[in-house]
Amino acid sequence: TQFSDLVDSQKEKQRQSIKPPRKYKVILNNDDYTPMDFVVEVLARFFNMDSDRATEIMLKVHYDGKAVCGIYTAEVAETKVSQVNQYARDNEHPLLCSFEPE
Ligand code: TYC
Repeated sequence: TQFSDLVDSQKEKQRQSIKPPRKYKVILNNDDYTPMDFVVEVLARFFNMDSDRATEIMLKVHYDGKAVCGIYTAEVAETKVSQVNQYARDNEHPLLCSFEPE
């Protein structure tokens, strides 16, 4: 019928308009006080890195000032940042995690 055709064409329009979600880089920033071991533990705990990978990223932050830990949708990126910053504060380290559009 004309009605089911209309529904179908609207569904097709909607399908074509589905875009992948915006993604965000979660960044770890260097500071002078947070112990290297603690940063490696954070990378393993919150970003599921093995200890070689975690050490590599920690050293990149240490020498370059910052590094990307992962790329996530807005909600996941926001959660990671909050969890890392809260964990750092709980352990009385100044470690700062942040995020920016990909
Ligand atoms: N620069 C710190 C030190 O020398 C180590 C460090 C690495 C701190 C990475 C923060 O995100 C960071 N102890």
